[in-house]
Amino acid sequence: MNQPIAKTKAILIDLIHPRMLARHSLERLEELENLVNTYGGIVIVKKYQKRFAPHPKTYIGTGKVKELAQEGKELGAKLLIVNDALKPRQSYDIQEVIGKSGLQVWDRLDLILKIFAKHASTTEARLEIELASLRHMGPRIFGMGMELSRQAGGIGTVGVGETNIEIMKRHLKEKERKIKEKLEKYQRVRATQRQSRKRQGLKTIAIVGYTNAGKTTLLNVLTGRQEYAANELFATLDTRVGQLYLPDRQESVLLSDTIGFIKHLPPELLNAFASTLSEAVDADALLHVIDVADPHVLQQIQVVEDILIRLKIQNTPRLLVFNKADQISRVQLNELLARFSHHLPHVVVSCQSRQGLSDLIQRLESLIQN
Ligand SMILES: Nc1nc2c(ncn2[C@@H]2O[C@H](COP(=O)(O)OP(=O)(O)OP(=O)(O)O)[C@@H](O)[C@H]2O)c(=O)[nH]1
Ligand SMILES: [Mg+2]
Repeated sequence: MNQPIAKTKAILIDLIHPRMLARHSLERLEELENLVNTYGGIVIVKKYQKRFAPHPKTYIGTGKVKELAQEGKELGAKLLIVNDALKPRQSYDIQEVIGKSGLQVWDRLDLILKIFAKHASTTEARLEIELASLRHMGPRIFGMGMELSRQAGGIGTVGVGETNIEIMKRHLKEKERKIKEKLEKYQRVRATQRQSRKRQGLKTIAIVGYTNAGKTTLLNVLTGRQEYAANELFATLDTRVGQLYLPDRQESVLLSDTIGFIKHLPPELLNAFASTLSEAVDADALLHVIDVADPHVLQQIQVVEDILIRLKIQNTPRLLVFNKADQISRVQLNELLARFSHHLPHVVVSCQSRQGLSDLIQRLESLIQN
């Protein structure tokens, strides 16, 4: 029998504005905890510190860092995760303070990148993650270079450390260039594929939505594909395309899956996933899939709509697909729809029970009519 693998223990710390409502601060930590669970870790301590502005060196107060390091050491934690994107210098300074406690500091971006790395199944996705990680981690390595330089200076070999920084910088630059070159090759192939679909007159519809809303499941039920769908965040990182026949138009359209959105998605990651998002950017129409059973459903709709604006595709015709209708009662559903004041066309479906799918196809037909 397999031994159960011990989960990595993590301590979470968030910086909140002193006037933020307690409920909101707890929600922020809960959301980070969800990400840690998706990564496969376990949260043992969740704390926040109230401050008007981050500490210039260690983001949270240095005393607090020491306190958490001590607590982490006693509890056998491996990770101290800060709920924000840290500057490289801040990560480096925090790591210096926690020193030998056995903890490693990660910021929110590190955590998401680790989750992405676990899910990347194609070379392209792996390269994208590698590039984003390199850009995020790189400057921290320079921080280490500075440390080397200081030490080297101390023992009278001035200049050795300098050279180290230079070597590392050059090495990272070269690595980044190589990854970018490979990625561009993939992106050219994709662009050609999109062009040739256009030439064939095939319309494309991109499925977008919050992570875990059921995007891949919808792609699968509509096109008969069997892509990986799972009850975890960011199960999909790659572009998958399937065909759907529209009986009224008597023609097929292409449906493509995209990466799941999330609250506070670091902009660096949107850039990193340009190739799955370019499917959405170039699409003739969008299906925005929504998990009606999620307690934060209205907020999630807003997050997605905001990201569409960031991608400048808020004017692409789109249909809101209220999915997982099997999970809530008719009364709850009506309540949700009543609270939802959007003017966009919408349908209610369940990919599981297949309810509402023919309605969806009809709405899709009229959506791409013009
Ligand atoms: N009960 C119920 N579960 C559903 C329905 N549609 C999808 N699911 C489940 O929801 C979970 C997430 O589905 P996915 O299709 O992987 O979601 P996704 O939006 O592609 O998620 P990411 O790729 O991680 O962003 C899976 O466990 C699905 O089986 C539905 O209509 N009803
Ligand atoms: Mg998916």
